[in-house]
Amino acid sequence: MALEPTRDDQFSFGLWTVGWPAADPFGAATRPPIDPVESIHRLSELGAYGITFHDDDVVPFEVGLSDAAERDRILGRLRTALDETGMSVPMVTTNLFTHPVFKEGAFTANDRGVRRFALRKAFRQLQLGAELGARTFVMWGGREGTEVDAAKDLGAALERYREAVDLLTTYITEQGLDMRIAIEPKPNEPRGDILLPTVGHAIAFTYTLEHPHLVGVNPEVGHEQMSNLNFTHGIAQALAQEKLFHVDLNGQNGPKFDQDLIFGHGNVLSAFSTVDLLENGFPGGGPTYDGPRHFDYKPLRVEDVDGVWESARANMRTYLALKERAAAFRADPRVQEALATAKVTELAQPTLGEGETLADLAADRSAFEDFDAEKAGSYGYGHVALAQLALEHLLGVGA
Ligand SMILES: [Mn+2]
Repeated sequence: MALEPTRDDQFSFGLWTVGWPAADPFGAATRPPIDPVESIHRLSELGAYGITFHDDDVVPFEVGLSDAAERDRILGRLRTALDETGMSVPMVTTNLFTHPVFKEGAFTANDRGVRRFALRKAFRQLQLGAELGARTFVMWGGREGTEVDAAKDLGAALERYREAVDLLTTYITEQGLDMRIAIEPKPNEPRGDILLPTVGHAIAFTYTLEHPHLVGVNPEVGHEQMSNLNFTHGIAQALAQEKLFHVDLNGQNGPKFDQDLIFGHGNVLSAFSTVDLLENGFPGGGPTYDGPRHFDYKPLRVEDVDGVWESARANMRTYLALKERAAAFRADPRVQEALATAKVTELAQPTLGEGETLADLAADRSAFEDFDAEKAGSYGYGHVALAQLALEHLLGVGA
């Protein structure tokens, strides 16, 4: 099959991904910076439909603070590049982690002045994003945490986090913006421990907010896998609770530092089930994902600039390959049979019958007294056969 991406595939890239000059904590940059205008043109040619960015990815921090004319000029160039290519900006986010002012936190910094500064910086990016047509505002709180438990009043920090998100949704509501907030969880790195470390923590937090319907999550493959969690299960719960507002795709090989590999260049079986869920939904129906397929990865430090564009292309080709394999998996009659053997489809059937009450269940002897637990515990579910079918479809063999 042709693995050529088109706009309909809704692939988007952070400008900070391809634009990363590859400085890491141990070594200097290995590539020159790439002009965002160049990135927009190249990504458009490669078949992406959109770009996303932190405020500082486009307008340098100092310029954003003190040079309104230069900021307007830079944003004018960005708008021109978007107009010339027809590229969208489906999501924006704010950099509240690079500058030393945020070293102790942003929305949850102990210093109240830093918190107020962070909010003003976020309001401005929210406004710019809305002007560019973005529907999602991602919040990754990379510095919202600590290395020293005693150095943070965790209760107050979560209160301040809530206050910040409530102020952002109040801004959205008052300004009439067509925008929702997606919290991006991460367990650690750069902070020793980060607040709202997993999809589950973040989803629970959203229900404590003033406008819970405006706040969901932006799960990232590597961030969940760093915690040894199942990414597909994480986005499944978000989807089921209508909290999957956005998704960050990349690759990771188990619990270690944040690798930010190309999508599929880590746990590929997990990538397969992720694409299967995003493209084909739950086997028994329910909410489906229709948002951007957004890549948040880092081109390997050993690559040159040509390798950057090759890596952008690789993300999209991998996704399309997995999409094709997942469709073939779902359509295979042997898979349908294996799903029936594993009783996967039976799970969509409510446990109580139509019109049945708790009292009916309590009085139903066939549910307990006469239930043959020995027999129900004796039969196999055929999970190995199902797993092997998935693997063979993934590898393109055995059909
Ligand atoms: Mn991310």
